[in-house]
Amino acid sequence: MPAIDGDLMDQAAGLLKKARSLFVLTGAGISAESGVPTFRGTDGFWKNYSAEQLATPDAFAKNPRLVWEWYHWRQGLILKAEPNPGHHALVEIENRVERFLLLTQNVDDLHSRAGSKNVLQLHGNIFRARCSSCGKEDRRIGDKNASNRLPKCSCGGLLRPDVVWFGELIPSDVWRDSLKFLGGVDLALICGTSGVVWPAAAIPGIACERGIKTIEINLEPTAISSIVDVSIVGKAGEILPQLVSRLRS
Ligand code: BV8
Ligand code: ZN
Repeated sequence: MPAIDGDLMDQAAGLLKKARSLFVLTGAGISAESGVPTFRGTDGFWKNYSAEQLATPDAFAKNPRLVWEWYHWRQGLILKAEPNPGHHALVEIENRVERFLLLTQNVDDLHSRAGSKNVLQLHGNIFRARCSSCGKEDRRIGDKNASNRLPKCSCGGLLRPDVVWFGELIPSDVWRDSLKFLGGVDLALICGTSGVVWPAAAIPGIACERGIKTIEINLEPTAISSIVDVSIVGKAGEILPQLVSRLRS
């Protein structure tokens, strides 16, 4: 891992110090150091299936047991995981700005467990289920052997994870509120996302088009690295705390 670029850190800290309103977009990379696998990294496969193969309505219709097994496996990992210094640094940053919104693509609960308050989950929450028939929400999941006995709603319908699968519409209220907030911020921080999945991937371009200053933190350069104002390569769990210590000085 190359040393973190001090000039870029100073530039990013300078933008954060001045910002009165901040929009943060996170992806799987923010939870990677908590031991939660990312989607496209080497750890992105489960039993040789990719997320794109399992996180779809078709996959669930064809083999609900397999899809539930994948979600229970992921729930187990997240339940054992702890928020990492990157999650905690975002909590301190939230407490330092007047207006803050954290839009996460992640379905884990690590941001809220770290203490982030203004969090919107664009793709749902892995610890929520809903009935495929009547739509009723159910929090009963997490029961390990449900893969054998598929979880059912009181109406008899099959429960599904309350997440947004590929090909499904994202929650329009979350998207509308996120774009509205983005329109009024000084600064956007894009952290730990490969920027492949739409419409979340549109966020950095929208920010740049509106002249909003943008910072990217990622383990490697991405498609947006060339359009953001400051692109810092490194681990979020190391960079974010170092930015916070620059804000304290
Ligand atoms: C939609 C929830 C309108 C489930 C997820 C054909 C038909 C239909 C739709 C499409 C189509 N073609 C394209 C689309 C749109 C599609 C899409 O974008 N597909 C992609 C694959 C091209 N999008 C949709 O379907 C969306 N809905 O468009 O509705 C519509 C509807 C019908 C028809 C047309 C249009 C819904 C998408 C939501 C999918 N659900 N998750 C679950 O989690 O189980 S997506 C899931 O994957 C995540 O939520 C996240 O969004 C995405 C993964 O992306 P990342 O978070 O960026 O993670 P990734 O592993 O890719 O990268 C990690 C990054 O972190 C890397 O850059 C790495 O370098 C970095 N990193 C790693 N470690 C660290 C780090 N950085 C810092 N520090 C570290 N330590
Ligand atoms: Zn039901």
